[in-house]
Amino acid sequence: MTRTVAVTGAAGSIAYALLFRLAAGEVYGKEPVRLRLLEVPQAVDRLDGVLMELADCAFPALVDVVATTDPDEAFADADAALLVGAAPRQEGMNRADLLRANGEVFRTHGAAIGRAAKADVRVVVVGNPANTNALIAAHHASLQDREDGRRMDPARFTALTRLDHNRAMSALAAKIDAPVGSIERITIWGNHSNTQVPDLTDALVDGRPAPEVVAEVCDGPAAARDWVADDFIPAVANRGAAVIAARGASSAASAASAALDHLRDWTFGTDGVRVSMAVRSSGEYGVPEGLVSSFPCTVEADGSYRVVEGIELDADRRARIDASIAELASERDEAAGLGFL
Ligand code: NAX
Repeated sequence: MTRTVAVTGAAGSIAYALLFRLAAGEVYGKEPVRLRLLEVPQAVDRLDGVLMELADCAFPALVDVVATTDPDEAFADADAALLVGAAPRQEGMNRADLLRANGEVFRTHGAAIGRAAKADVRVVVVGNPANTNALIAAHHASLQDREDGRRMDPARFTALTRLDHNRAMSALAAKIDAPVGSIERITIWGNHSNTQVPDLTDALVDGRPAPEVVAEVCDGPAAARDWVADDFIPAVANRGAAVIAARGASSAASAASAALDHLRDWTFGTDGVRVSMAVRSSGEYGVPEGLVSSFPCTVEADGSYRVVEGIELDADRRARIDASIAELASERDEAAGLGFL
């Protein structure tokens, strides 16, 4: 089966780290891939250079590449859409300005996906504010009349918190001096912003409760709790800013890697392993229905995802998650106030 994958912001930094790995088979293995690359007119020259380099790699699985500035052409028959392109935050822009600029982008892209993509398309929103952009795109997708007479299900739209998840895995691994492969059940809750809640309470290290393992290296449970609150959570939530400070540019390779992890797991399943995905809430854990929030998820081999339910939240986690949900609700209200919902 040939997979058609649309990537927006295709001449940008994250796409430059993503397209070559996708074309090399890191998501679909040897299955043929068709790429549909969307950019704004000002970036088509840069995109030409990317096309040349894709050609020069002679990837056997890459059977077709189309570069376009037309969203309907980019999303036509897409099996997957990686929405990386977004309006950048410019000097003097406040949050409402950013939401307004991106609301336009994600309204347009969502509507085109609703009309043109396959009904079971997998949409991964990377461009920020990712959760609310996903909400806007899903809303406009679901309003479109389609040739097949169906309406797009908003649950096909997800946002990327896998980078935060991967950062949390690495931060824990470094603290306890264990390989990342020994860790499971890390969770990111809420918004992909600095209110996110990186959570290791239920994590396991080689099958042992992570809080116990952290307590051993911290000289006791109280010191372990302090490390989580004062180091682990803020370090993961602010890691993006730390990368910018060190590199002079935002995370690109790690964001691309996480987007590929998200798409691969959503396509082929997680074999019972929990991953973090921002998905449309059906009211799980008190998150208002319809908000796109990060949850612990598993994906079946047929590609259907579900939120892991039944986790008992203590007061501290509950309060942190509530604060992140409140931020998501206020972004939704702002987007509605600007006419995007
Ligand atoms: P770049 O500025 O390098 O690239 C963005 C590209 O998007 C540009 O080439 C631009 O021309 C294009 N673009 C803008 N509007 C477009 C439109 N309407 N249609 C098609 N293309 C459009 O940014 P990059 O570093 O690639 O980051 C992209 C987005 O990812 C940003 O919004 C960034 O904040 C977000 N991130 C999200 C992360 C996550 O974990 N969810 C982490 C990394 C990153 O910060």
